[in-house]
Amino acid sequence: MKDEQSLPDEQEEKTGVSRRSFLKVFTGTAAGIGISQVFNPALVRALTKALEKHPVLWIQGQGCTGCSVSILNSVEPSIADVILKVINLEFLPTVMTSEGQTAMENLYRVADAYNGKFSLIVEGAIPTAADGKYCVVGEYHEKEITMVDLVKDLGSKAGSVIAVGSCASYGGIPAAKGNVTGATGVMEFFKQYAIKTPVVNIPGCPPHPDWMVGSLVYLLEKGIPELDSDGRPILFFGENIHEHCPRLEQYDNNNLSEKMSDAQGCRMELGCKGPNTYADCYKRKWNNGMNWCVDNALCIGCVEPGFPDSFSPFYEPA
Ligand code: FSX
Ligand code: SF4
Ligand code: SF4
Repeated sequence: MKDEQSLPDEQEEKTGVSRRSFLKVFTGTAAGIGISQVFNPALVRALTKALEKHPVLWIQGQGCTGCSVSILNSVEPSIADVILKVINLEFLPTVMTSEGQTAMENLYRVADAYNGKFSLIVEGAIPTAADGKYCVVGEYHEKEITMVDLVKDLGSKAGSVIAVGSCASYGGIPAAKGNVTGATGVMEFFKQYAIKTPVVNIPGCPPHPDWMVGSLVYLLEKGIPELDSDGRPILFFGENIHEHCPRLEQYDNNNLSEKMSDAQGCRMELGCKGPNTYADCYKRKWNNGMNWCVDNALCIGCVEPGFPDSFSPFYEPA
């Protein structure tokens, strides 16, 4: 607890974001989890300075906006704190008041002014078929701008890219069987166009708000976090759900739920994909620590490449 105690109050005063908030993001909410080495007492103080120089542009393609909605549910730190005091968010269609030509002008102005320095967040897959015409995101100088144009252009200029959600990371639902739009994730798209900007994947359908806020803060403060072979921060996606599940003992004792409404029992026979899934949901929990998928239903493997096809049908055991 030394780090938490040694963080002076003046840093909180500068940013208005509490130490506790950030500790929570980096450690999960369950009792007994040690404070991660990732947390640095200078983090909060450094954020304001660093972020003035690193604006964040959040663009949206083929998704359901669930990723944006999920981050808007960020409770500690609150999304108001994150947007107003922690990151310099210059563009996010779901919440910004600016629209049309004005919004697009601002988008390109920031990208040009901070060439190589800003962070680009991509939400939703990129439909590459039909010359990108399945997803027109705006107009600029009387020309239609597709998601393909935007990711190519801004992706090349960005200092780093965060792909939020399974759609932006791996194609997700838009790239599932029957994918007529050529939907693809950012890393795959960058390969096709030989774009070298580093990409961090934050999958999940949608991702947990802590995974997004935590990875963004880490990226801006310390650089690219350690990633697994699927481009995900090990910090949040390094653990197998089944191996850490609170119901593992019930699995070992062959105490298996027979229906979803059974309060107890391992969900294996109902189709739980925990054994094939890597994320810290079991300890971080969702809805401000209230519950998680296995409490209410089961894990469907939403953070894994190949989701949803490789886990379908969801009701069959893995
Ligand atoms: Fe995809 Fe985001 Fe799933 Fe939705 O927009 S990750 S469909 S929850 O939310 O991109
Ligand atoms: Fe594993 Fe799922 Fe059973 Fe938990 S509920 S022990 S994750 S199979
Ligand atoms: Fe996704 Fe499984 Fe975590 Fe639920 S428990 S959010 S399905 S990875």
